[in-house]
Amino acid sequence: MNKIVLITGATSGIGMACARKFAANGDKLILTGRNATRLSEISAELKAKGTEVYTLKFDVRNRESAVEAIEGLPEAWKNIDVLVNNAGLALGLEPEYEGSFDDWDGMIDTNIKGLLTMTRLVVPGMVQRNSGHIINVGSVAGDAAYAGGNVYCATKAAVKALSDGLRIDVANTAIRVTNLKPGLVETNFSNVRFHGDSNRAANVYKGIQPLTGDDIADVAVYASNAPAHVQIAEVLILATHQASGSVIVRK
Ligand code: NDP
Ligand code: 8X3
Repeated sequence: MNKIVLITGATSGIGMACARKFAANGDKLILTGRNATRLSEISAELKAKGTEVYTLKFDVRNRESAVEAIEGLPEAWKNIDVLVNNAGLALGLEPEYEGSFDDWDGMIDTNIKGLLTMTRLVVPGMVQRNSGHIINVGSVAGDAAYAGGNVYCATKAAVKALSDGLRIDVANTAIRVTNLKPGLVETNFSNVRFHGDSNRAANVYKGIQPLTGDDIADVAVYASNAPAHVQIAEVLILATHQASGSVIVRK
């Protein structure tokens, strides 16, 4: 409570739900994203309820902008307590031998390199203060590949390895690292994956009650509020009728 929480990709889905839940938890928020309009909308909504919010508009793939944004934070906002590395996306569902080079670059640059950039920029301050929490949004997709998931699954397997690696690197500090691994969550995710084909996106959630962004945000806030000696290292969160990345029972 009353922590400074930085959330990447707070303009939609899980990131926006985290913004609302951390705000309700009494935390101060640094909200980041690429879409200025949606950033100011969520900021205005939360400020109206009394939350202190600072917004940063940048693309996590653009290292220069990320450095400028984080280094330019006002003194009062510099001591980030919780970094929620949420910005990410899937693009395409083609077999690996038919995938798009651009889609691959988009996923790798955002889900792996963007997450690493934010970690590299924010964690040194946490180490200096011997305090902090990194919550990475991984995925069930990182546990095992599913048909057409190839590169997206690889990026989320990387998020697991990077979370585990960071946890080792900060084990001599009071910093905690959490890898949240959601299954099917109904957000804008599938619309983005299918390049705006909303019918195809809607089919992903047909016949099953998917998770919501709020379901994931609840776990993020729980992990953040856990006593200092408790590190929620990894959480797999699935819809009740989903058993793995590829086992989904639809009715
Ligand atoms: P949404 O598409 O609803 O939200 C994605 C968010 O990430 C948006 O705010 C988007 O901003 C932001 N984002 C994407 N690329 C960039 C970028 N280059 N720079 C800055 N921000 C960016 O999807 P979700 O909320 O579902 O996805 C959030 C995270 O959850 C992702 O990492 C995803 O892989 C993961 N996840 C999602 C699951 C699901 O089923 N939905 C399941 C498991 C994990 P903008 O509006 O600017 O595009
Ligand atoms: C998002 C969940 O199963 O669509 O990471 O890959 S899934």
